[in-house]
Amino acid sequence: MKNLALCSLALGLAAAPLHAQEVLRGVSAFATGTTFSKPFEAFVDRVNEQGAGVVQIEYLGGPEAVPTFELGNAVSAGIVDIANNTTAFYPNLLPAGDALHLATNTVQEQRENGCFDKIDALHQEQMNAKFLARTGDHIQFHIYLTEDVEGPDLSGRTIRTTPVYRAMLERLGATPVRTAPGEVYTALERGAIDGYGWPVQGVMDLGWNEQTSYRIDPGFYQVDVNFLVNLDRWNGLSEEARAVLEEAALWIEEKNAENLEINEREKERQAESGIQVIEFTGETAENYLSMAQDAGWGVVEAIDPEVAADLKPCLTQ
Ligand code: 173
Repeated sequence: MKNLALCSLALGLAAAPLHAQEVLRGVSAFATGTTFSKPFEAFVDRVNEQGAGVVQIEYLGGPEAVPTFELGNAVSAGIVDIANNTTAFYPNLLPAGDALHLATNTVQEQRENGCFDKIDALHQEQMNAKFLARTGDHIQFHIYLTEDVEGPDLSGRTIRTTPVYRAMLERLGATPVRTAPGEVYTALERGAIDGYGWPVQGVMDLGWNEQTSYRIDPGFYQVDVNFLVNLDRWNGLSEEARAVLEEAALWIEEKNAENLEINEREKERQAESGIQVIEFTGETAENYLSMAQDAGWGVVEAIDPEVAADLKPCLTQ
């Protein structure tokens, strides 16, 4: 026995199976059970089913586990192994990440045309994270207000923002204030903000509809909610474990197509809860949308012209 143990040691063999089951700690930037956390939770279930004995994800929770704007740092540093996060919450780590929500194509197209690999490389180089999956395709952002507006002029209004809406809100004359989703309800209730930027889905998750009178249409940009894995952890996983995670990533990305239908349902639910639509039409709508694109790419180009030039063609083709 003793000899055998020594022999195993000499050969670098451990008594444990060659690849013990890996357990990854997962955290979401969005509250558990809410719209932008759900795909990640479904992905976790899928991995835990398909990866039995190989890889499991222990879901630790949402912003109560790691504060929203800290989650990027946590996954970079390996405090969290896998995170559900949007580029708007980690601009300190990936300054040109704003490009992602300017995409006009799908993640399947981005995988096909090489964009996905470029975005993955940026995450690996700049924030020590593997870019594993993108959810949120087909979901646009809107500006929501507590009071009516005549046209695209928000001067004098304080509007809750993230990097997604900042440049655009400034062009509209608003005063943007950065607020985590978990603080929006209270800010509205106290009258600290006159509105907020948010996607078409999820307004009702945290009861904001109670404090919202208007949604401006059309929507603009496209949501990116991404699954990021700490790069050292990723590189240390067995091929088998990585395959389980990659398969579940493709599986969840397929479900992005369901958003088209969910968007319609959400608009109906907003209307039922009393949110009215301020609709910009014709030239006003065209100008509003081209201003949004222009403001968005202007920011990315100012931050990192090379990344902007590299990503713009493959995100908008
Ligand atoms: O408004 C936000 O907090 C934001 O930027 C965002 C991004 C993706 C999904 C939901 C919200």
